[in-house]
Amino acid sequence: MDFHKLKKELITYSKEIGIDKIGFTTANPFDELKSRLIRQQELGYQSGFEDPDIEKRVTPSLLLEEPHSIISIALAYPSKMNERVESKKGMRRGIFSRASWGLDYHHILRDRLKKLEEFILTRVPDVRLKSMVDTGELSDRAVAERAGIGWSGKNCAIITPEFGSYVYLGEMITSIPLEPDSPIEDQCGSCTKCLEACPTGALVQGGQINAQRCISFLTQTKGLIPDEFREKIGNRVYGCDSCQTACPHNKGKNFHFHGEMEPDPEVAKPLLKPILTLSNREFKNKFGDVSGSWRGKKPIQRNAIIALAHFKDETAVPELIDVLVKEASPVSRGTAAWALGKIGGEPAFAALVKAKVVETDSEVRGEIEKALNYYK
Ligand code: B12
Ligand code: SF4
Ligand code: SF4
Repeated sequence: MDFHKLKKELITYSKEIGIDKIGFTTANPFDELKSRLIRQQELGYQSGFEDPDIEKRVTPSLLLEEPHSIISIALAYPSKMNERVESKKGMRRGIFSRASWGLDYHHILRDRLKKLEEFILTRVPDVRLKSMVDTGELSDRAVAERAGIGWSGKNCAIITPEFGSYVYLGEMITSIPLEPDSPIEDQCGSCTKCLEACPTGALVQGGQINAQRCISFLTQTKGLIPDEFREKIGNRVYGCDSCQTACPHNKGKNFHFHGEMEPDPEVAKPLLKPILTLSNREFKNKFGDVSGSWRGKKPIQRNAIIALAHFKDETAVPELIDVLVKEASPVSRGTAAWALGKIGGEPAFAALVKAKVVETDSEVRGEIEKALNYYK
């Protein structure tokens, strides 16, 4: 088998099926990543969304028998909406980060990897392959970096010279020896714009994140958001793009190559108040196809409450009182109490005083007391 020719064919075919960049690397262990992952774990800087098995994360041979290469793919996603919707007084909107615009990217990249797998199988019928996107064991970024897709920026993202960092990543481990590409040069230089732009100081130094402080992570948790972060979340209902929008390499980068990735503005930048009263079914119908809904309705509802407080939206007070009084989830009730305190006004005060008497959950009571203190 002429693997040099196969690599060339794969590069050509990848373009035909809508893969914007493809790179190749060996299946050697990721030794540098291993010490990094251990260090992050020791420092308590991980999010908990990473695969817990560090050995598997850095050893492709534990994932596929006798692997010889890894193919890394990148698909560029839009950074600006073609259709705009306005966030107005009384009709405030939240924002999903760009990685949650359009159809969930896991489906899109898995589709591309499947097509690539089928192509390889026609050439090498006895090949062994294992593809993954995001939820697999490997670090998609470490693979992409070693395969020359982009460099690893101080904002932690893989930045491609062509598309900036607005790219999704995925990879395929193979049993065939495809010639590896070389990593590309780091182009961050002395820039520190992303570190300065991060609202919570989650980027502790260039290329190192404390995920526990990252707004993207916080918007995906299920509990009460710690006080110090609530106002910093702003109107983000899912994810955060600040360290990417600040990056000069993303300037003017806005690619609309893939129809499936086009955001519906009513979903990507949704009205906040209606989110508070959605049934599970309504939530699934509206948001079920986007990657940002993977944790379900509750975190998005909690974030929408925080966003309404951010806007000090007085028109939302009746809905927030309803949440405080009727909602089964203590996280929603507690966050609504805090939001009512932030927004202020007589009706909010009266509702908080009433709720204090009947509320039985200690954490929610704590939030009510905090909210009442805003009136002092
Ligand atoms: C856990 C996770 C998160 C966590 C933690 C993020 C983090 N930086 O680790 C949270 C929830 C915070 C998160 C947020 C986001 N995520 Co995320 N996430 C992941 C996931 C599942 C694992 C990442 C991981 O293992 N991190 C651990 C760190 C230690 O390793 P790493 O970043 O993977 O690898 C790099 C470091 O190890 C570094 N490194 C190694 N050794 C050393 C040594 C030194 C000295 C230095 C400086 C660096 C260094 O080099 C590696 C390559 O860059 C991956 C998917 C996957 N399976 O890989 C997606 C992934 C990284 N996420 C992605 C995206 C899009 C995001 C968000 C932009 C989403 C959003 N808009 O809100 C933000 C960006 C936040 C940020 N600045 O990183 C994309 C990144 C695409 C890209 N172009 O880089 C990925 C690859 C998903 C995908 N398949 O497309 N994410
Ligand atoms: S995603 Fe937001 S909070 Fe997280 S590191 Fe980047 S700027 Fe900071
Ligand atoms: S903002 Fe500057 S330092 Fe940060 S990733 Fe972009 S180029 Fe690198």
